[in-house]
Amino acid sequence: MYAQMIKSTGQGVKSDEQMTEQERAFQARIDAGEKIEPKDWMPDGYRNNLIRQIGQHAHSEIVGQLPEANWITRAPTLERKANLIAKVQDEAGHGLYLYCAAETLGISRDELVDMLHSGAMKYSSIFNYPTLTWADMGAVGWLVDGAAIMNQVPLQRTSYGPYARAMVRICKEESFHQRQGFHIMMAMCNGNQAQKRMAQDALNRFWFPALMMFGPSDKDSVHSAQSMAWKIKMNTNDELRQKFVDETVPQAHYLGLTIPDEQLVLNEDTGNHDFTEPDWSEFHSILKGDGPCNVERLEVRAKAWEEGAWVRDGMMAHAEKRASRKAAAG
Ligand code: BYC
Repeated sequence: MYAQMIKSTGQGVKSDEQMTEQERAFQARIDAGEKIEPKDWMPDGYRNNLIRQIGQHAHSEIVGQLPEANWITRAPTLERKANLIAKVQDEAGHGLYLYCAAETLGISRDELVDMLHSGAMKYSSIFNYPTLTWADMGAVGWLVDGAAIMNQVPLQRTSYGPYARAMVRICKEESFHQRQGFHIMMAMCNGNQAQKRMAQDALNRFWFPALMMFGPSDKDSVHSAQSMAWKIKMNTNDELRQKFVDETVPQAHYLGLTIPDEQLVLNEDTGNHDFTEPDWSEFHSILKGDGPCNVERLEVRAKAWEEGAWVRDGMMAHAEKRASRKAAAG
């Protein structure tokens, strides 16, 4: 049922006159910067759009563990291994906070996971690219977590209380992730020629996919207008993409790496960098499930879910036993 409900509507923002009195009062609360809490009245569109965004965000955190988990056993030092384990574990925690936030909107975690596995809900396009070398762990932390922070820091002010509060801790941890990635890149760039080449190659492969993380350009974004009116989203996709490029270019210079975009130039008039847009046909093909790792990622997730069923069953049985013991005692 929810798979139908969370599909994009993209019907545009209602004018004041088109809103009911209840909807106007709700919008006034949003405009005043009030937080909306789970038991408050909210329009169905607000609820469903939040379930869609938070659910996809949660799925991204969980699927996002996979490309990095692949490298835990191959980390070059004990310290790097410990950092990577901690990072991958943090991503699991982020997924859990976000699933909990989504559950406050009246959908269960099982329903959300079913929708991930059936393809009815998306996860971030970035995780459908392979991680081929150790330098990719640097590029993922630096660029992917860097893009994630750019997008998520403003979400700490999002209008839905449980989502905004989850984002506070997530952003703190993402900052650590971004730095550990940058630190790997620094080590590679200060290493020998082969290591520096690996770092450049990782940047070459992850640059445009990282730009895609911010979503389609504003003119093609289905949800931005309504999501921004409801403060589910605080910035447009292009605003955040531009900010990411402007902040990342000096970091690449510091590393002595070249961003793989010959059109990239600082525009003296705007103070921002002009850059080449990602290949949107590649983005859409990934969203359709045709990226290099889409099939593998979902297979691994579905297998983990099935193989973990006995743990969930055991925990449910334990909880039931405890509840009945408590009821008998009380
Ligand atoms: N990948 O109307 P639009 C992370 C979909 S990683 C896949 O602009 P919206 C992490 C979009 O869902 C990041 N799909 O959408 C980092 C919509 O399709 P539906 C996860 C994408 O929602 C390191 C359609 O395209 N972060 O956390 O207004 C390690 C039209 O787009 C993508 C979040 O999720 C994409 N890149 O804006 C581990 C942050 N972009 O749903 C984990 C919260 C667009 O109608 N989310 N689509 O079928 C957001 O801020 C927004 O949802 C987005 C997209 C900016 C991503």
